[in-house]
Amino acid sequence: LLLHHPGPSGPEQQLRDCTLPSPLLVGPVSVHLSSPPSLEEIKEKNPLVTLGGHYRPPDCEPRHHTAIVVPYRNRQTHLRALLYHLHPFLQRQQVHYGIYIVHQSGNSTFNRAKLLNVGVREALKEEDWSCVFLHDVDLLPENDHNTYTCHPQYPTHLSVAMDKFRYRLPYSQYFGGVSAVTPEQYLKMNGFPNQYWGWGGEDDDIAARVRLSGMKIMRPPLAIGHYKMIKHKGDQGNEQNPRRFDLLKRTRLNWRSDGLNSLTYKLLSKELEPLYTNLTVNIGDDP
Ligand code: UDH
Ligand code: NGS
Repeated sequence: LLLHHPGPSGPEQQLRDCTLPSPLLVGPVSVHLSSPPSLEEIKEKNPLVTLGGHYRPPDCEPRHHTAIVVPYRNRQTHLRALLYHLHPFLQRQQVHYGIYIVHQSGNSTFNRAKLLNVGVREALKEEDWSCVFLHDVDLLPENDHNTYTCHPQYPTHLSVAMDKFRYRLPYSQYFGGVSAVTPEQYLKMNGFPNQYWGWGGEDDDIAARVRLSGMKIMRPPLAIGHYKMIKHKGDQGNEQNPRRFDLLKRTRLNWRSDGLNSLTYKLLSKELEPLYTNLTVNIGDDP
């Protein structure tokens, strides 16, 4: 299949579909965690990334269009490590991608799942992404055969082998870290819960929504889904949520009414940085 794009100087340029798998993949990659380079240096290393952190393979028509959504507050060093690592990783996979950092404004209790809802909605307003990745800032993929694309039918859990869990799942239903949905899958499960303020449980709720909405979870092989987690302490403003067990008992009752269809927030700013789009959002406070 040949697709037509207006070339830089006017006449149409024909790009061949990118070949599968990408010829640029190297397999296992070594991940350096300490003192990542400055944003300026990362930018210089990634000259084809355009404003807002977008990229398209220059020589072929990409088969996948992936938004990376990162819930975020006060993790600058982690963010630099992620960008340093992820930009070249995604370019080797020859996907068309954009990176969205969803920054929770203020000092209210952190709410990861609600930030993810905001990120998905804002990313899809901007472009017709075929796949959305939900990506913790402190997780670095260690094998580029772990492709950042979606399964057509079911949500995917990617971070199946994290170093901190000795490269296996901590429990079989674990859905934390890095996951991916198509817009259709996201709609079908009514997005993510908005009511988990503080640490814990929201990923288990999301996994339950997948099943309750009639889908199942896809996963890469353990040998491929390797991730390094940047070590850190618990964050201020993200203390363990004592209500998480009660909330989890009610997922079956609540998932249809709490989620994408009940999401409210105020987008305070959207900044197109060289390596990412920075969405700063007021998501309210723990009631
Ligand atoms: N996050 C932030 N800032 C915060 C809190 C969380 O950016 O203040 C984001 C970040 O993308 C992080 C994700 O939310 O990767 C998940 O945060 P988390 O603290 O739930 O999970 P993480 O795996 O840390 O990063 C777990 C170690 C601390 C657990 C202590 C409770 N027993
Ligand atoms: C479970 C949490 C999950 C969490 C997982 C791993 O117990 O949210 O541990 O946590 N579920 C509940 O608290 C109900 S970790 O080892 O990364 O701190 O993702």
